[in-house]
Amino acid sequence: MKKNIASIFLILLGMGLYSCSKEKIAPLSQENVIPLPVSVSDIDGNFQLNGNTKIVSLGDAAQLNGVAEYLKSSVYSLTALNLSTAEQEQDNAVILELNPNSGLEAEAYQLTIDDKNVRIMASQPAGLFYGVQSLKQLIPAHGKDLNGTNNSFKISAGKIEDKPEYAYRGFMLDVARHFFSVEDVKHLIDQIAEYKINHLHLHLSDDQGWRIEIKSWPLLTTIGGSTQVGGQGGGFYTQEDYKEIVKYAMDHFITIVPEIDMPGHTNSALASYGELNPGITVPEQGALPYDRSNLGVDGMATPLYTGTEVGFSTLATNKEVTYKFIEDVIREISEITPGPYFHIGGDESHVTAIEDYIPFIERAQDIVTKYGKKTLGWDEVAHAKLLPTSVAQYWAKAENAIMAIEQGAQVLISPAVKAYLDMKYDSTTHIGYTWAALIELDEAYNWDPTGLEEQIKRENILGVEAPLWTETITTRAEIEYMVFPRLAAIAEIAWTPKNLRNWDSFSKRIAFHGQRWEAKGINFYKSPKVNW
Ligand code: TNX
Repeated sequence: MKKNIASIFLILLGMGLYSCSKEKIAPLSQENVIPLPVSVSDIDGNFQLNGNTKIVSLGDAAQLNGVAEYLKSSVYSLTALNLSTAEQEQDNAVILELNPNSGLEAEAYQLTIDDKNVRIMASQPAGLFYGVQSLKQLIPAHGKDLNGTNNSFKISAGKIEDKPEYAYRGFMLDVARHFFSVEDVKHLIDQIAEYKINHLHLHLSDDQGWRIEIKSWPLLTTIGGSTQVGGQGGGFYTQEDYKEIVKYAMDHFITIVPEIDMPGHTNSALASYGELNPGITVPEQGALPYDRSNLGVDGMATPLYTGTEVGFSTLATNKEVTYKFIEDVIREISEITPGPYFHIGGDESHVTAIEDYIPFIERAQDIVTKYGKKTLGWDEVAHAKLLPTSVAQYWAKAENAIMAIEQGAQVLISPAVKAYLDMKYDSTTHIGYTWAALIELDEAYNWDPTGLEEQIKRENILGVEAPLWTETITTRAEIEYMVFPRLAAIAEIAWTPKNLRNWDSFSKRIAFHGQRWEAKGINFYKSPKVNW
């Protein structure tokens, strides 16, 4: 009996190998890489990735080790092959070559595949990481079939030369309206890194919740972090949690951009510290843990808020304690943020008079500068005098973006009508909003940052970011459903030059990514525009 099972296994194994090696594979230029690389040329032949393939790192080991480890674990999860490393260049190896003198730009890479080797060359580790991302998408999607080390995977020979169009390729997660755990954020980082996204903007505070520990103002999290939209749950990151996210993101070549929204969208702070409150009215809602008689009284804490209205709260811009508060917050977060940006929000401050709003934003900008960061803010911040190093995030009003440009600032492109991942795909989408638009996959794909306004030119644009607001989004599966496949479309807009992009090609390539998401258990929207 045992013998029989063994021989059946061997036959099956043989069939598997046979089908692997006889399988016709597409030339490299017909592969399904997203974002589409800048240049792909075909060469006859193919590389066979198998259990004897080695990973060879050439260059500064300290900088290479992380990428080599990432390659090893990625190959394992795609193919069940447990590749070992080798010191010397040799045949049947994936070679990671870090070469600062290669003349390649910061995030650029070259990926060459022939019968003997796969070679990824870059001048910086980020470029190697992106080469690995492209390589992963070339490994056929039938890994683990035989769950054995004898599997062999063909990769078409050729050469990819690639670099990003925009330096900032971002995704934003609102963890304030609904809170998401460190594990959820790490899981998302894994997914977005595959599309060469390099910034993760965390919307860490809003009316409904304060999500990051501030040691000098502890009630922000114990009170302000205690709830969320709908009233259940809530939560916050300790500074240690935040550092863990920053480190994990960094290992995936992603820069964390922390946002503390101010002076509006601040009810969670006003509910924690009454002295920040100028005396405002919070919209009607259900049962509240605090005495409503305090409402609207200058200097008294407001009740916590679990609804979804926007634009009703403001910090007291005329009190010195407010500036002590924002300085403490900006300092503590900047100290644990290695990235260059601090996002001050600045949107929808409907109850802050414009003559109070402008000096507030200018002071916040000065404090951000004092702690060594550059200011990012939603497009309304362009009403204030911006530093040339500041960046306005264009989400709503082109005139604000243009005002920022006229002041010498750059813009980050996130038009709600194209890039908001909380917008429904169509009228039947069970979660999400419609206030900006319905955004089907082709709508998310068919636009270009330079085509929005004549006055917003290529040189004014830092990059592109797709935000996910979470008023209606409560679980990891719901995040995934709104993010995929649209983030892949936005990622291609941010990475691939405009003249190389086209919907027909994208809509075919994305189908392969659907198979990958399915295999990994990632939830996604099966757009009817794609032949999945
Ligand atoms: C507008 S976008 C907002 C957010 C909401 C979002 C919902 C922006 C800067 N402000 O506060 O969550 O709409 O789509």
